[in-house]
Amino acid sequence: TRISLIGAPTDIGAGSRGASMGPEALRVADIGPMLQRHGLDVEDRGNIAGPKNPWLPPVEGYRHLDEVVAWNRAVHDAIYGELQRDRLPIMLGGDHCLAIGSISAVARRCRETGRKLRILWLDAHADFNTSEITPSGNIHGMPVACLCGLGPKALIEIGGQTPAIEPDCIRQIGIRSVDEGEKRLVHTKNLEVFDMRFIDEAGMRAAMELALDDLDPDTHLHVSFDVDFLDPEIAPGVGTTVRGGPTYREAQLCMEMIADTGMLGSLDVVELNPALDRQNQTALLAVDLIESLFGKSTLMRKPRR
Ligand code: DIR
Ligand code: MN
Ligand code: MN
Ligand code: MN
Repeated sequence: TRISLIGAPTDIGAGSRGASMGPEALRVADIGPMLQRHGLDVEDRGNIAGPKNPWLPPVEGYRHLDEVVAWNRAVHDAIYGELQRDRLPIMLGGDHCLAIGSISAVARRCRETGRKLRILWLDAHADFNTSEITPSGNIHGMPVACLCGLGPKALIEIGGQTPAIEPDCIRQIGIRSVDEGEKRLVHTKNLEVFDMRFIDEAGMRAAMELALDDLDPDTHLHVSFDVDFLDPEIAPGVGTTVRGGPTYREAQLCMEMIADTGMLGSLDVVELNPALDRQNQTALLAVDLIESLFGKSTLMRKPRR
């Protein structure tokens, strides 16, 4: 596998400052050399540039809409370029609004190459708000809705086709914070959500078996990893912690089961906030989990399928 690291150092869609330092924290935690140690070809393509964060209140339900659009256009172009070169892009965020750009690029590439797309959304939040229902105006709470065509024109059109994706290609895992209006929209659009209640009752293994069910051999698997997916006891370095998330073991199993498919095609690592971290422990944990996502395992195992 040939991997490209792309930093997107911004907190333009978030409700607190600091996710802009995420790419560097992941590099300091050795993300590139770790992947190389697993025999992977890794190119660090450096950071994308974009507008600074003016830190203004929301206007008509969106905070920093113009800047979010500019950042996402840049992310789209960078990710699309790497996919064209047949490389596996890892977008180092930055806040989760940037998944609009990365996933619309992945979806565009899948349309062109005739591949199916499956998106695993690892997050404490559903990120399915719109300007009408958002409690915050922060666009990092809206990327899934935007990708499904619910959002401002400039954001939903970035990938060249609207909607960029259908809700039925998404599987959300680890969800435990959904706003009131957002809850109704998740239900209306029939999003498939393996929330913490499901994981408590059935276990991470059953959740992942279902989330990875009926993949075609040529499916492109995209993982959008919001670091607040993890329990805040082990991952304090994020802007919006929600208690009761997956443990270290559950998160490892989640990553290992994705690795076992052999179908990972692209990855976002978002919402890491070094300003709220302790000695980069959350970045180190994220890198440890990404190592499992790329196939580190304790023993040589036979493939599950
Ligand atoms: C909340 C928080 N649902 C909002 N969202 C996110 O502001 O829309 N926090 N994504 O990370
Ligand atoms: Mn998120
Ligand atoms: Mn989140
Ligand atoms: Mn490790």
